[in-house]
Formats: sequence, structure tokens, C-alpha cells
Amino acid sequence: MSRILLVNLSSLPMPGNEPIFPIGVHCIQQALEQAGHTARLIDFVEHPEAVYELSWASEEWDVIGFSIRNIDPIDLACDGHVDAYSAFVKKIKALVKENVVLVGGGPGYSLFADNLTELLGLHVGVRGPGEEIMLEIAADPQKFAARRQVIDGKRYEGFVSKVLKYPENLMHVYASGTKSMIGVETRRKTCFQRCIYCPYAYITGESSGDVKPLDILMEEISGIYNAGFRRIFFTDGIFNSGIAYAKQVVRMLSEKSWPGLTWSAYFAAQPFDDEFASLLKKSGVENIVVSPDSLDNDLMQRLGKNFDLAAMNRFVDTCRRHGLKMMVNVVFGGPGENRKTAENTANYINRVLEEDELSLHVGFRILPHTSLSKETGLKESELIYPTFYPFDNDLFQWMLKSLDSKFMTPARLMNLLAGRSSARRMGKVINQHDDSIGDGGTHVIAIRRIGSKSDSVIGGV
Ligand code: B12
Repeated sequence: MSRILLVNLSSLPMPGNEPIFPIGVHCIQQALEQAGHTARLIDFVEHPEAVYELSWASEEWDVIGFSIRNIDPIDLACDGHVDAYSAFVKKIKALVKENVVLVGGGPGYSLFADNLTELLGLHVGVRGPGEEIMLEIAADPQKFAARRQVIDGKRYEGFVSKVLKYPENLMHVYASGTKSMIGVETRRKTCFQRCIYCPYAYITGESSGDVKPLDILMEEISGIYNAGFRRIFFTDGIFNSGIAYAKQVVRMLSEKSWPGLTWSAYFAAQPFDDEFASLLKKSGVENIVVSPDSLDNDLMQRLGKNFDLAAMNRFVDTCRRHGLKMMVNVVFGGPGENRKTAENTANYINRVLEEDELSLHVGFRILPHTSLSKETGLKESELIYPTFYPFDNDLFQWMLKSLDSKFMTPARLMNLLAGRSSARRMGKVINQHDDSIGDGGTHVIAIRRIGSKSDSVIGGV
């Protein structure tokens, strides 16, 4: 049996990082332990001293797995985390015993698996669900020591047959703040939406399409509830993508009636019918989080949303009739955003939403393996530092002018100002091969912080 150390790099103290309960790497830990291996998780929220006191790294390990959830906070005003990850992994590598097999995984890691495996100097990078591959590595670590490789994750049967036990202490350190939610997975299905900026389908890969049996899900939630925690977030890409199963889960939540338990998830505006809404109302749902991104019909189409403004209207109407609270994600600055589309979005917000129902962002982070990255032609290696789709310099003005003042809370205003100031300091990534533009053969395809390490194509601001 092997001794495996798992390091949650996404819990490192880094500017802009607000760690959340590490459900993904905990899934790996439990799968390894259930197969008889020793698996220890180093999480820096649980053990803050472990950032500096590194003796854990030089113990006798056969495998060390690094988990990376976020590559950056996807915010104009925030730096990326890659340099912090590299520096920390370098320190650990200097301390580990010879012959230890080094593995990387996690959602952020999966997106950049080819580059990160190289950059961090690991033996194996795993793209997607990691349990099966980690079990294979643990069974014969040295088989994986010979060459650097990136492996696609596989279906893990334990997802549908074994109850995930949530460690109390880990939940405690993460859920002590009032905002924290414990992640719970209900299904492993690829996302059916086609949003041009979103990498969910790539991260989850050709997933098995497994849905968790309700009795197992119930036991997992009971475990969280009985340990005293009251807020959960279903981590599905889109909770209601399979509406029949989503209804079963919501019915289970209302029938089981865990007093005081509240939950949330990402929803799509359709399918969303009255039966679903009335079940939701009784289930303790906190917010129906929905991401139309824009509220201009043409721009929604351009963004690849699989619902239009008419569907959004029906969704809002259903939520209102059933007294459900919405949280609507809007991102200004998408491809094709202009004064008119920005005004249309702002007018919709002004007319329909309450102040606390809006989650407001500016700028689309270009992530690899998305239609947006294909459009710009930027490769994985060119996107590893925060890179955004270019938007009009007047965007912030349009927003400030057309959004009702009730939406301009101090927090939002500060964030917008920070975003504007960051955007102004960014460099332009030029497509030097595009002659169709007529401005001397140059065409801005992205904006990126000047000084990023992958900025060979950056022009001036
Ligand atoms: C649910 C979710 C949320 C919820 C989380 C709720 C909660 N309390 O857990 C909320 C809404 C809070 C959220 C917020 C954010 N999120 Co989010 N989120 C997701 C989502 C949809 C699912 C993540 C999840 O929990 N999956 C279930 C678990 C079990 O799977 P997993 O973590 O992937 O783990 C598996 C594998 O990755 C692998 N694995 C994990 N660790 C390791 C380690 C090793 C060694 C190996 C081999 C394998 C391995 O095996 C695991 C089990 O199969 C993903 C998209 C996606 N489809 O993955 C985005 C995603 C992870 N989020 C992302 C981001 C950026 C954020 C935010 C920073 C910003 C934002 N606006 O979205 C915030 C910040 C959160 C934070 N503080 O860290 C990005 C991260 C990548 C990136 N672009 O940097 C993703 C991929 C979406 C995206 N936009 O690209 N998020």
C-alpha cells in the first residue's frame, strides 16, 4: 500500500484568493483511503502553519498530489495565482525524498494540464475526475516515474456507490464564516450549454453521465447537517440541466426537512416550470443563481446562451410568482458589446431586479479550450496569466450612466473602479497576422496585464 500526500495549493494565502471547502481533493483522499492507502491532506486553511513549517514534505511519501482549483479569480482587478503555485511547488520539490511521484489535478489544473505539468515539473497531470488515475498511480507509483505525461480522468464507480464522508474539522475551518457553503456533488455530467467562454464541458470531459443515487446523496447531506453545518452548494455545472432528477433532489430536500438547512446552485433559465418552482419554494433554497451574462437578446445569442430573453422573462415571472429569490450574474464587456447592448442590459436590470439580486462583473476571461479562445487563436500557454476579451474604453461610463443608482452600492462601485483602473493598465494582445482589419494589419484580440510572463505579443496600452 502506498503513502500519498495531497496538497491543496488553492488554499495557499495569495492576493485575491478566498479558499472554499476543497471537495475535489477530498474525493481523491477518500477514494485512496478506501482502497487501503494512507492519504494525508495538507490544507493551509486547516493548518496555516504548514505554509512555513514544511517538515511534512520530507516525510516518506510514494506520491505527492497537488490540487489546483482556481488559476486566477477571473476578475479584472486580480492577479493570477500561477507564480505563487510555481514558487511553492519548487520549495516542496527541494524537500521531497527521491523517487516520489508528483501528480497535479483539479479544475483549474485540468484547463492548463499540458502547461502546468511542464511548468511545475510534475510526472503526471490529470485532466478531469482524478480518483481512478490516482488509484492506478498509488497501485504502482514507479510505473509513472519514467516520463512526463498528461492523462484524462476516468469514470469513478465509487461516485454512485460510496457515501462521501465530510471531515468535520475541515468543514469547521471552512464554514466558520457566515458566507461559506459546503460543496455537494449530485452528478457527473458534462454541461449541455454552449457558452462560448466557458470550459465546463472540457473540464468534466466525456464524463460518465452518472447521477448520484438519492439515498447516497441523502446520507451525505445528513452527515453535513448532523455535524452542525447548514449551508450547502450543489456543485453541478447546471443544477436543472436534467430537470427530472433535479426535481427528485429538490423533493427529497423538502420531504426530508432538515430544519434550517439552506442551499444554492447554478441554474439555467430553462427548463424551469411551475412544478419545479413550487418544489424549490419548500426546499430551503437560498438563491436561484442564473447566468444570462447579458440581457440583450443578440448578445446572449453571441455568447452561446441556450436560453434567450423570452425564456429569461418567463423564468423571472415564475420566480416572482413563487416568491423565489434570484441571483442574476451579468458580465459586461462580451464580444460585440456596444453602447446599445450595454444600455439594454442595464435597462432590464433597472426594470426587473432588486439591488441584492444582481451579481455584476466586467470582462470575459479567455480560458483555453473554449470557443472564445479558438476565435482569438490564443493557445493554452498564452492564456495562463489573466487574459480578457477586449472591450470598449467607454464601457464603464456606459454602465455607470445607465444603471440605476440603487445598484451602485459602495462595494460594487469600488470593484468597478478597481476593474477600470486595472483595465487601463493592461496591454493589448495583437493578432499580427490579420490583414482584414485595415488598421495596418493589427487587431486587438485580448487584453492582459503588462509584465505577465507570457506576454511576447503584448503591445503598448
Ligand atoms: C460549483 C463551483 C463553484 C461554487 C463552489 C461552491 C462550493 N462551496 O463548493 C462557487 C459558486 C462558490 C464558485 C466560486 C468560484 N469559482 Co467556481 N466552480 C464551480 C464548478 C461549477 C464546480 C467545482 C466543483 O466543486 N466540482 C465538484 C468537485 C468534486 O470536482 P473537482 O473540484 O473538479 O475535483 C475533481 C477533479 O478536478 C480532480 N481533482 C481535484 N483535485 C485533484 C488533485 C489531484 C492530485 C488529482 C490527480 C485530481 C484532482 O478529481 C476530483 C474528483 O473527481 C467549477 C466548474 C467545473 N465544472 O468544474 C467552477 C470553477 C472551479 N470555478 C472557477 C472559479 C474561477 C471560481 C471563482 C474564483 C470565480 C467565479 N466567479 O466563478 C469563485 C471562487 C471560489 C473560491 N473561493 O475558490 C473556475 C476555476 C478555474 C479557473 N478559471 O481559474 C471554474 C473551473 C469555472 C470557470 N469559470 O472556469 N465556484
